[in-house]
Order: sequence, then C-alpha cells, then structure tokens
Amino acid sequence: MKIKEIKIFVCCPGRNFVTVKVITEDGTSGLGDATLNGRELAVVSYLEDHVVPCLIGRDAHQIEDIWQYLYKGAYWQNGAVSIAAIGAIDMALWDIKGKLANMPVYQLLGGKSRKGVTVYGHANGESIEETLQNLETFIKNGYKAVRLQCALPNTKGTYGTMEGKKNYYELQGNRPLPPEQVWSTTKYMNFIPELFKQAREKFGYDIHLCHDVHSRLTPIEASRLCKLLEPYKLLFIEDAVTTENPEGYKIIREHTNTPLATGEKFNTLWDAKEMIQNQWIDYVRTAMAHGGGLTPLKKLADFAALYHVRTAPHGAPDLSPVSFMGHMHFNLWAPNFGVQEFVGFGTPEINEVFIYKIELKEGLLYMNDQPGWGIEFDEKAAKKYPYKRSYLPVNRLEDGTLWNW
Ligand code: KDG
Ligand code: MG
Repeated sequence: MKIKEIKIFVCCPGRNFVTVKVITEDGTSGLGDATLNGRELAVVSYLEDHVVPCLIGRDAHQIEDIWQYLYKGAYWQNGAVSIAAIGAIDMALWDIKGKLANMPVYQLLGGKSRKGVTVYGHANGESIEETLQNLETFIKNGYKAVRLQCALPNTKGTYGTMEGKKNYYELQGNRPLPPEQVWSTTKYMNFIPELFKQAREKFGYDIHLCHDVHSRLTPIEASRLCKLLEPYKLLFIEDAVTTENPEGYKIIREHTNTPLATGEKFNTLWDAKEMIQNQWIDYVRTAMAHGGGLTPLKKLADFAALYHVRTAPHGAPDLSPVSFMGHMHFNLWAPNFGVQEFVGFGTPEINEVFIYKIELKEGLLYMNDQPGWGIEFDEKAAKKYPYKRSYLPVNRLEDGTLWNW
C-alpha cells in the first residue's frame, strides 16, 4: 500500500496546530499531530523539506521500518523538532493501518484493558478561594482527579493559571512575543502547601489531587516541598525538577513518598530509561506527538511496566485533538495506564476543524469504536484560521535572572 501524498496543515483555531495527513494509493488517509508549541514552523519545514520526499512510494504498512528509517537514517537522531515530525508520520500510519484493518487502533495493540480512561482536569485560580471553587465544580461533575494550580499572592500569572484570562483559548495563540513573568521560589514554597491543606479540609481525600511544578525547583527544594505535601496525599507532583539531570529525582525520592511524575519533554525512550530503571518516578508523561509516535510509546509503556511505573500522557490543549484521540487508544490498551490529563478543546472553532466524539461519564472518558484513531480533519474549515506566531511565557527571578520555563 504505497504512500501517494503527504499534506501538512498549520491552523490556529484558537491555538496553533500542525496536522499531517498521509494519503495512500487507494485514497485511505491517516492523521498525525506535529504540533510543537512556539516552534511550529520548524517542524513544518523538517517535514516538507526533509521527510516527505523520502516517504512517497514507500509501503504505508511498514510502520516500524519507516520509524527506524526516519530516526536512525537521519544520522541526527534526537531533538524535539525532528521527533515531532517523525511522531506525526508514525501516528498517521497507525491511523491508516487501523482504517485498512477496519479496527480501532487499540485493537491492533492487543485490545482494551479497561472500559474507560480516567482523566484529570485543571482547577486553576488567581486565589485559593477561586481554585477551590473550580475544584468543587470538577468534583460535582464526577471527576476522579484534578490538578490544582494557583497564582501566588501579589503576583500575576504564575504558571498554570490563566493570567487573568478565562480559558486557554484566550491565553494561547495570542502571544506574538513571549510574555515575561516573575518567579519567587520562596513565596511559592510557602504558599502551595496551604492550597492543598485547604483543599483537603474542604473536600476530603476521595478526590485525587496533583500539581505541576514545571521544573522550577532544585532537587533539595523539591524534596522539601514534596515532604510538606505528604499529609495531603497527592496522586503525584509533576516536573518537580528539570529532567536534564535525572539524578535530581533520586534525591527527591530519598526524601519523600509523594509520588513523582515527569516526561512530557522526553523525546525518546533513552530520555526515560534511567529514571524508570531506577524507579525514581511513578508516572511517565511522554506524549505520542513529542515522543516519536505510537511505535516508541508502546515500547515505553512495556518497559515502564517492568518497574511499576504508570503512563500518564501529557494532555495539554496545545497538543491537537489528533494527539488526544491517539492517547485514548493508547490509554485503553496500556496495562500500566495511570491517568490522562484532560483539559478539553471545547471551542467551536477547534470543533469545526477536528471532528471526533468523546464522552465523559463519572470521570472516565469513552469514545466511539471507529477504525483508526476515529478523528477527521476539515481542510476547508482549517483554512479559515491561519497560523499566528505565538510563544509560551518566559520566567525570571525577582532579580531578573532567567529561570526555568
Ligand atoms: O507547551 C507546553 C505546555 O503543553 C505545558 O506547559 C503544559 O506542563 C504542561 C502540562 O502538564 O499540561
Ligand atoms: Mg506539565
């Protein structure tokens, strides 16, 4: 089944998304997500200038060989841009294989391991009160897990909050230059335990709670924070420290039993290997789009299972709904699946471009059993929403020093 054409679309129905469509000689098409927030066009060039010409005429069924060809064959194996490009092609080929087999992709992996996908929502707020009001809404809506992020008092726009905006739609796709924010580790460390204390006092321990530090602490600071949070029994603390120095997780591990999650920036299995093998983490958060597609992600899940590490794919809304549907299949299959981040794409513009169906019941997500990923892309609708350059924010310490994102 020869690959006849590969189309790449960039659109901004609220946020920038890069979508790859691989078309075979019989007219079957498959979708992949190549979105890399803030560096979208670099991935487009990598695909158009360097990947597509090598794939026309190849057998779309040979997913593993194409993956190895693009990864090893490039000589420059690693890097977020190249892996996002390879990941999108890989996803599109799995979509095609599912359609040709007339099966949802999870069937090709070995079938479902569960009836639905447990998700966690985001309760963000400019104050503890607002964050807890949002948490209450999630609990009332049946969620089993929620991430809490709260702006520090007297600062604007601590990561994970909305910088005064109502939703991601207003926030993202709307930053033509990186906004700069101020970060104070001391204020943060003094404040966050209070957020979780009040959450537990008000809502008890039935709801799972988690929090994303976004790698803004050193290992010993993170150890102290995780220790302070122990009484509030978090599901996990995410990205407590940067993963460039994996041993940082060893230090945290030695100090606390708060579970640890990381990996949304992992590009390869090798990025995750040491942390998993040493059991320094509990959840690996690698996304299909940023980890090279389904082909390496299923290997990562199996490897992680050997060490009691669960999967929890990155599910920020700056990954496209194509990624989200890909994760649905992966999550339904992976025996060691933990939880899926789910913020939703609920804007009319995004739902006009990406056509798919999911249903949330009692904190679990369900989908239709369509062949492939079960998502379509409306090319005509996408044209209405041209690319807009947009960046993630930059952080500086109070004295002006550039800090971790
Ligand atoms: O592009 C970066 C975002 O996807 C990231 O900031 C979101 O950390 C994130 C998360 O856990 O959702
Ligand atoms: Mg994160």
